[in-house]
Amino acid sequence: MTSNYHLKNWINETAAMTSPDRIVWIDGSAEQKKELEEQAVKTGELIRLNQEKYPGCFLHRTAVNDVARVEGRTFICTRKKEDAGNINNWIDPEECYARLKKIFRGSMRGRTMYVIPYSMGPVGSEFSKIGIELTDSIYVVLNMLIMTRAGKKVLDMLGDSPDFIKGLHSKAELDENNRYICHFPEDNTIWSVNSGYGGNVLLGKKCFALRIASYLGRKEGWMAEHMLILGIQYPDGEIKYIAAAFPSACGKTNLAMLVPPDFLRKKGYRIYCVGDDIAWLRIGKDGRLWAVNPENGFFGVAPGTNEKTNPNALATTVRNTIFTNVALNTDDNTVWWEGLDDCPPEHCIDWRGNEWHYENYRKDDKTTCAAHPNSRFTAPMENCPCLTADHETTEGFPISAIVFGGRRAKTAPLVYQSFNWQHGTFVGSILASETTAAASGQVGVVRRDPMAMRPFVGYNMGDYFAHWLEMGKKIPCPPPIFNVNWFRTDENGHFIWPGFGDNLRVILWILERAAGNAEAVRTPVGYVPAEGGIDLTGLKLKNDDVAKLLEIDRDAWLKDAENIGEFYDMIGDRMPHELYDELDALKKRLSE
Ligand code: OXD
Ligand code: MN
Repeated sequence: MTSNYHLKNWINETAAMTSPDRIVWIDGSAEQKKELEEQAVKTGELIRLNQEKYPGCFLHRTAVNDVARVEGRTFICTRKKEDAGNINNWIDPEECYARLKKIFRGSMRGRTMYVIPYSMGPVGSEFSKIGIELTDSIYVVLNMLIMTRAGKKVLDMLGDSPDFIKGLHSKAELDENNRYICHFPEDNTIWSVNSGYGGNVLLGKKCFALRIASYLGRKEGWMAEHMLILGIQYPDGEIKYIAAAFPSACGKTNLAMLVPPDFLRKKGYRIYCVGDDIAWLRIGKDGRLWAVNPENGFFGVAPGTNEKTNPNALATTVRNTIFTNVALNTDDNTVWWEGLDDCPPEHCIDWRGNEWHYENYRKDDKTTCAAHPNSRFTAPMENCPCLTADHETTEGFPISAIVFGGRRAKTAPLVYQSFNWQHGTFVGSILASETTAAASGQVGVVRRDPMAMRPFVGYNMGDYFAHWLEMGKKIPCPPPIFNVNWFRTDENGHFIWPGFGDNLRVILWILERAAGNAEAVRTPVGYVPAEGGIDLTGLKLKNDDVAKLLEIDRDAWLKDAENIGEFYDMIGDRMPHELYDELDALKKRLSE
């Protein structure tokens, strides 16, 4: 398949270590994909679903100890510990290679090693980067064929170049005590072993497109961010794009595919999804910031997805989709998950592969769910009804606004605009979410998740912030930076803002503000919409409620500022002083 000497050498070395019975190159053809699906069905790795209702769809169950990303087992292996920083786990690269070689040795005996050449970004775009993943998992191959552009065309593009990210994955024994997700940014290398869960093993996604890419972006003057990309079409046909970062459990995929409220749709507003998880951002020739979604598929959380929360995601997952750890409805061989509808199937096999009965289900106990709370769909982007028409563009999309958002009950207002790029970087750096009861048993515990990148920055967090500040100086026309919070609650703990499609009302204010057309009021934390700034047509909310949503509780913010200071101190001595200055300035404004 290739004459690339660097690639052949590396494959030979890896095969000598892992001892696969055979090596199979993934060419990207429909025939090969079909053969692999047949094989996986035969071994039980995939279950074929009802092909009338779900053509080309399969169900996979992971090991019960292997259902999510494992931050505690994820490492950034730079030669100097301080280059990985205090937020990342670190192992010395030499020691890590030595430790993992022992685990990889012979791990593919009796198995096939698949070679997956893939491109993050459209093949041939100057925005794109090439990776090769070696894996002993058919499930990984079939997921990568959905999530990336993969196959022979990528090898042709690579030619004899050594410029590719080397990803090695083996399921090995799925031993959680020897599970490692290791990144060697200085060697363009990723080694992942003893897991079969997507986020740990689809190496193009979090490992490459965020951790390694963020490191490369700093070196090369661009940014890899945990952001969705959304296009908003105005009635006159103009489309504007935003990039938005949210920690998990904040409805990122829902926002990326939102359905406009009726009155806006009737006026002619449309939404186009460009990406739901990752954005690579570069300075365009016109001096603006341009974004590319490096992925080609969605790896979305299934529970909670339904006709109301995200009809576009549902429509995306009815063909050529792999479901992982959802429940199997044995009446008609279809899938089900909590929150899909109010009618759990009569006969159902849960995500563990056991019989499941509704009477044993307790809403407040996640362990009784039929589908795992982190069960997923892997679906091709081309299925998405609101996918951008320019999905294969090699140029990217000009960004009119950057949006950060977390889940905060009381502090963050519904929306505010930062004063400038440096303050916007500060706003991103203090991003946080409060845990819900369901997630951890403890309500309201604040987890700081800067730019929603806490688990994904492939180097020192202080250097990452410095890179943001640096980029602000380099971008001739930087987009303004905003913060949103859909999750503010009233005295009774109920959400005040309706969320979902209605979030477009807030995005329209953001875009108007970015264009210099919307009034705002200056507060200690930033600019909030002037009265009447957010269109409430058809909502039960009154301007009074909006005032509540935009209120700044100075005491709560001052308390939060203490927590921010502690978090900054934890990052250590590479924290840029500009952000401490911003924190001081915030405290001062709050105390005035
Ligand atoms: C994801 C995540 O799976 O952010 O996208 O955890
Ligand atoms: Mn994500």
